[in-house]
Amino acid sequence: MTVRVLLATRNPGKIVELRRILAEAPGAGPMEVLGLDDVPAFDQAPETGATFTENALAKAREAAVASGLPALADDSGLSVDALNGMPGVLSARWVGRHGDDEANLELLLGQLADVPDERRGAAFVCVAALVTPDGGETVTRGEWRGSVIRERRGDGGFGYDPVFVPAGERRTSAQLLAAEKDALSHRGRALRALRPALHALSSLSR
Ligand code: ITT
Repeated sequence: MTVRVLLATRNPGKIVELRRILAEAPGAGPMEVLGLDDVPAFDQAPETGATFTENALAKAREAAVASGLPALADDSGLSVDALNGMPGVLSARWVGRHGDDEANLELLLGQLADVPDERRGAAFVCVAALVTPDGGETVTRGEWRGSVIRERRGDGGFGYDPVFVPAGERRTSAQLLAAEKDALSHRGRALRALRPALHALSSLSR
């Protein structure tokens, strides 16, 4: 039987990546990945958690309860060393409103303008939560170290990708091929760690 999994996110950049990474899972069995537009609308509470884990679990629980389907949520962001880990859980609304990637990125570059190259370290973090309607919960985490450069480069990816150069790379994450980003990224790592739980779903439904 095909397992149905609901992606509990409205971020278009994430949806593309999550679908892509889930599609590459070897031997996972047939899986139908649904988006929030494929299920009846439900109220989504504001993200008030202090940690990626709290937020990812809250989003996945809410979606699983409302839809009756296994739900997968991703809470992610950029943790900048020189900002003591911020924007962190506030990455999507760093400028004071939600989802304006361009303005968030511009604000971050301004904040880091006087920070020297050797102190521009950062990490993308992704916590993925899979919650089943019977209350089963699995949480995984992925991190991707790198540094924040001073000007945008590349037009792939989304969010802060044009200013993030992964450790050991010269290109920004917006200049990597999609498969290269997935192989290294915080999201790729978190979702690959979730594979056993996704496999368990498909074997339960057989
Ligand atoms: P949902 O809650 O609906 O999933 P959201 O955009 O509000 O969408 P988050 O609260 O997890 O999600 O915020 C994630 C933000 O972190 C996102 O808006 C980007 O600014 C940044 N971010 C996360 N992963 C990224 C990536 O791979 N590349 C660039 N920026 C990323």
